[in-house]
Amino acid sequence: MGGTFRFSFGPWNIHEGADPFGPQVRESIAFNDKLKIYKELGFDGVQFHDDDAVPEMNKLSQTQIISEAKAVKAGLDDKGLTAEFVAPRLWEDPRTIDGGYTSNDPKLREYAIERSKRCIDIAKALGTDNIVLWLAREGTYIREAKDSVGAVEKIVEALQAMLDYDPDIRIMIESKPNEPMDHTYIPTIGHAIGLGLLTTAPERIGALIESAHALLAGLDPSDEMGYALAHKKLWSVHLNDQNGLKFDQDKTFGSVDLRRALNQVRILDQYGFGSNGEWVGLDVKAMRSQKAEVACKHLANSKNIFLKLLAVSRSLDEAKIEQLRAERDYEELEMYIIGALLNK
Ligand code: XUL
Ligand code: MN
Repeated sequence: MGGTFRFSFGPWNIHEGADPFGPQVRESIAFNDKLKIYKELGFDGVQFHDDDAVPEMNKLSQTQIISEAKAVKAGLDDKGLTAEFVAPRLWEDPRTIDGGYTSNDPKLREYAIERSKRCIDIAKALGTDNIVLWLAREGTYIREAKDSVGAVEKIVEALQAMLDYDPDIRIMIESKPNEPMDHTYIPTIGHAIGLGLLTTAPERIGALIESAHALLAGLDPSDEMGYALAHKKLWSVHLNDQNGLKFDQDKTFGSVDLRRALNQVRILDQYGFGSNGEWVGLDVKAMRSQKAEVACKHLANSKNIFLKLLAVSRSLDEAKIEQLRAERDYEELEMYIIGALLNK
């Protein structure tokens, strides 16, 4: 069974190039203008943070939030685009300085849960039941700052509140081991899947695997995908690439390590990713040095690299691979894969 692939990205992937050491180098593009670029780049799905859809949402009532989100949905319909998921942005507000769900202050935890419910309202209005949680500040800079058992219990409490708020939503947890925190509580996909078991509806908790996040945890992204696939929990991906263990680089998919990228494409294809409506998300950033005219190429390039690697994967002789595995001739198997990548 092969995969069925359609592609999505988030509006933050078209960005101005600001980094911690310098200001933006490209003009901002308005959200609606970004939406116009999706189809040109070959994408049909849009990933949202809640305030990508409804800016300044903390200043609005629930009714206003829902009505603004409905207007965005009309804009999506107009362009033939689909919302893949909505993620609550719980890392920029002053109330989330020391975490959202795991803040030591109960009032601030309450804010994080309320904001997550508004995020669900937005998702429903955009026509998706998928919520993504990147648990940005749910961690510590020093080990003694929070109680690690209590932190897990608090994250579960938040998950449960979200599951109870709407009977249809599905939560995909996007694990990441560090950045912005030194240590996070949900560093890998095994942690994410385990969390679901502590709720009353584990069947509605799944995972989104980002290649760079797996690499930052010192893991092979395709093995993380395999682990989630074995649990039937791989509900989305953020494909990208990463040059070693440093900050989260979000480089063009396959641009650092083609073989590592091939193995991700291969496992997705071999296990029928997409057949239940899953999207291939690309969480990639343009290089800061790019001029505005070429600052979207990283998205189309990432998709093209995916499709080229899919062709390579599908051209492989599976019987030959099985035979080399049986013979334990891994040197030959390695040369076979490298030969396929080099087209030689
Ligand atoms: C952060 C990251 C986020 C999430 C969505 O590293 O990947 O963009 O994908 O909140
Ligand atoms: Mn991501």
